[in-house]
Amino acid sequence: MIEIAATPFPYSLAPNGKTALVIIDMQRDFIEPGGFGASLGNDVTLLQSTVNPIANLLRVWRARRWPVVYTRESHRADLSDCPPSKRLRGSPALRIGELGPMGRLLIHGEVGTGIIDCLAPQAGELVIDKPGKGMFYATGLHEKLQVEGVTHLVFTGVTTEVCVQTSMREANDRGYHCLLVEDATQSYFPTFKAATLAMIVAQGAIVGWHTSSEIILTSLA
Ligand code: C5J
Repeated sequence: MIEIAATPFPYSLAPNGKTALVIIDMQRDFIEPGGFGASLGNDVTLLQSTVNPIANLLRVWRARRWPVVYTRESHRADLSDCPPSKRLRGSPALRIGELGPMGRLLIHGEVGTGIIDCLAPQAGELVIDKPGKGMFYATGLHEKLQVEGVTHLVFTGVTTEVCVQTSMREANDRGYHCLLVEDATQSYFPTFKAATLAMIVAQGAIVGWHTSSEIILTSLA
């Protein structure tokens, strides 16, 4: 095991391909103007700070040929996997499935649903389309990770308190050891990010650990 300094105590990272790098929803719809995040009235530029830390971690994972998992929050074109309770909630400028400047919001295959170019997945990396906030709901991901023998997950992506935290909690319940990378995740609401970091590590890492990308990179150098 590789020991990583972390909060609330050191995290033991499993080598030899047992630790997957998880990149949650780094898609144009959340990161760029004109997408779903902006339609909810958010300042999407706040999420840009995650890009370099994720790119740095990706380089290391790829060099070691360790598994990488991407998720995209996205729905079928007929919206049969998008419950009205999700689509009709609130009063966004555009709802899921409506046409924006990057295509229909959060729909498979649209430009806005794609991962941003500088973090584009490579052949052999898992790309999971998830209709919910959590990455295990209706995706078959757990079974895929089991086949690969993955036991540890390092989480990055957006947004911290919604899809990242939901996915991390789902993973924790399935027995994975979860580490969240502080500077590789972001929220439209800084106080929500801070609260998420605090609550996941409470009570002796009840959901998991957090640390910085720099500490991980130094520990793996
Ligand atoms: C949201 C996400 N915030 N990826 N999705 O609706 O966190």
